Order: sequence, then structure tokens, then C-alpha cells
Amino acid sequence: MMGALVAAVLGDCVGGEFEGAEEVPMETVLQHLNGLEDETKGNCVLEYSDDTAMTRCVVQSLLNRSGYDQQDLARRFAKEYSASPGRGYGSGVIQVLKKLASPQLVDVYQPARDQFNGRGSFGNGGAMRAAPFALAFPNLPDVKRFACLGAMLTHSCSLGYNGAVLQAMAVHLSLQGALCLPQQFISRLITEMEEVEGEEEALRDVVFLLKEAEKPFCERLHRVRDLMDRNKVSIEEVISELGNGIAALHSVPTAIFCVLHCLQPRDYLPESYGGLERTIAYSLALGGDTDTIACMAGAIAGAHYGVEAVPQRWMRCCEGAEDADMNAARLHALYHQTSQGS
Ligand code: F2R
Ligand code: MG
Ligand code: MG
Repeated sequence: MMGALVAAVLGDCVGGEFEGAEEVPMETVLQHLNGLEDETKGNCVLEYSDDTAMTRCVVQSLLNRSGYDQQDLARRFAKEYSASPGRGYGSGVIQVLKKLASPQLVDVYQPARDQFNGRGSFGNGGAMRAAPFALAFPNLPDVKRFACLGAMLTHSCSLGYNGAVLQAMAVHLSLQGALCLPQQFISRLITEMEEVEGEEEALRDVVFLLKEAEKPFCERLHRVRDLMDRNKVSIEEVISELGNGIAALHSVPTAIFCVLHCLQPRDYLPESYGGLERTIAYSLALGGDTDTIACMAGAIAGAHYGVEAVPQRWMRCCEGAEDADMNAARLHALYHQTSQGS
């Protein structure tokens, strides 16, 4: 459990270097990661971005309120943005965060509903901060419900909040050891998303917004299954089949694929790397929204491999990694408290 939050911070911090890059050769990724190992450089500091800033708000809110409290979480998002606006937030979500700061605001979900002419955001900002819900709640229905509500504070489009539900479910299943049977893991995610995407709002949004398949996340997860069944897959194929962009639909299934693909050693990655390092390195080599894909893949992989698998040298370089370690221990206590109460 402790590994999920720390590895998410690592993914965000090391991935920030390449965010928005079209092509990132693996050689460049490995040079960047080798740089973290270089003791002669002293304590390098890679700053975290909005992914971690918002995840920290979710963690602090869950801990302070002993569960989900929409008013408290909305206030924390607004306060965090106002204190540190230069963390690389999405250009749309900034409007929501400013409105959430208003003391006159009655319905904290309304600013998100007003986004993009009332269609809401389909960005991956809800998904990138969804992991703490899987760490705080032992039951899958709670994980789904609160990840969804937590995302809806900024992302009212089903293509945004369902990405958060999928990401939180992937972390939840990983914590249960489900990645030991990768085929069953992906099948379970598809089954769960069939139900989630059967909701009326989800069907409406895909018709009006992206002209995607009727159940777009399920369709992408089927592509993940096809790709993971193959021995060799090029980076170009992964990008064209799954995407590497800022939309939740073009990044959450991609992050899940990165984890599955890196369960085994790969000949283009150093033999000395464990599964967690492989996952993060591979996520960066996809280019595009690297901080967020590596953050989400890091959370899923970290839940599987545990905090022991996190390279200490990498951790030392990443702002907020120590805090994440401590917070994960506190969330662990909440998880047990919640499981005893249910
Ligand atoms: N924003 C970035 N990175 C680029 C800017 C970094 C900057 N240059 C810097 O270095 O400081 N990264 C972060 O944003 C992503 C999460 O975004 P989020 O929270 O979902 O934001 P938003 O604004 O809601 O959505 C992102 C963009 O998606 C498009 N979009 C969303 N919904 C839309 C809709 N219904 N119709 C049309 N377009 C829609 C818009 O372009 C939004 O701005 C993460 O990558 C995080 O790291
Ligand atoms: Mg970011
Ligand atoms: Mg990003």
C-alpha cells in the first residue's frame, strides 16, 4: 500500500521533464534516470506538479475528515492552487479552482459543470489524483463512488470522472494482488467498466463529445488486452491504439498497459531494473502527457511491488516523496478503521 503514493510522486516528478514531448527516445529516458543515480550531483530536486499537488489535497482531506467531504476537498484544491499556481495545471481547470475559492459558492460541483459550455472537462485531472481513494477505502463500491465524486469537483464529463473510477479501481485491484494474474486483472476491469459505462450520462457524453465507441473505456481496455497478448509491441503502436494525451480516455488505459507490459523484463530496459523502474521508464518513453501517465502507472505499480521496490536514490530526488511515504502510512490506518466499521 505504501508504494502507491510514493511511486505516483516519482512518476510525476521524473515525468515532468518530458511532458508534452512528441518523441522521447528510450536512450534519453535512461540518461535522465541515470542522472538521478549520480551521487556527485548531490541532492537534485525534481519538483512535483499539479498531479501530486492535488493528490496531496485528497490525502489530507481524507485524513482530516476521516472520509470523503466534498466541501473540505474543494476548499483544499482552491487553497492549494492559490498558494502555488505555477504547478502546471490544465488551462481549463484553473477557472474551476478560482471559482471554488469563493465563499459565496453553494454547490461545489457547479463550477465543474459550467466548464466547456456545460459539457464538462474530459481531461485526466480527476484520474491523476484518484489513487488515495483506493488506499483509504477497502470496499470496491466505496472506491468507485468516492473516486467519482472526488473527480466531479473539477471534471463533470463522464469521460473525465470515469477515468478516475478506472484508475482508482486499478490501484484497488493491484493492492489486492490482482496483478499476479494479469489476464484476470484486465478482465475484471473490463467487467467493472461495462457496468460503470452503462450509466445514462456516460452514454450521452460519448455521443455528443468524442464520437467514440458506446463504452469508450471498455473498448480501450479490450485494446490493452490485445496488446498485452503480443510478444512485441512498438511504442508507435501503443500511442496509436491507446494514446498518450491529456484526455483521461487517452491516458488511463495507457497507464494500465504500461504496468502490464512491464511485469516482465524487456530487452530495451536495463536488467538491473525491477518492475517499478521498468514501468516508470516505459511510461516516459511514450512521450505526450508523461508526468501524468507515469504518475498513474506509478500508483498502480507501486501498489503491486510495494515501497521496498522504490529506488531510494530516485526518491531522494523527488519533492514530496518523503511526505507521500508518511501519508500512506496514515491512510493505511484509515483503511483499517473503515474496514472495521463496515
Ligand atoms: N496542463 C498540463 N500540462 C500542460 C501545461 C503545462 C504548462 N505549460 C507548465 O509547464 O506550466 N498538465 C496537467 O494538466 C493535465 C490535467 O488537466 P485537467 O486537470 O484535466 O485540466 P482541464 O483543463 O480540465 O483539461 C485539460 C485540457 O483538456 C482539454 N479539454 C478537456 N475537456 C474538454 C472539452 N469538454 N472540450 C474541449 N477540450 C477539452 C482542454 O484543452 C483542457 O485544457 C495533466 O496532464 C496535468 O499534468
Ligand atoms: Mg502535471
Ligand atoms: Mg500531465
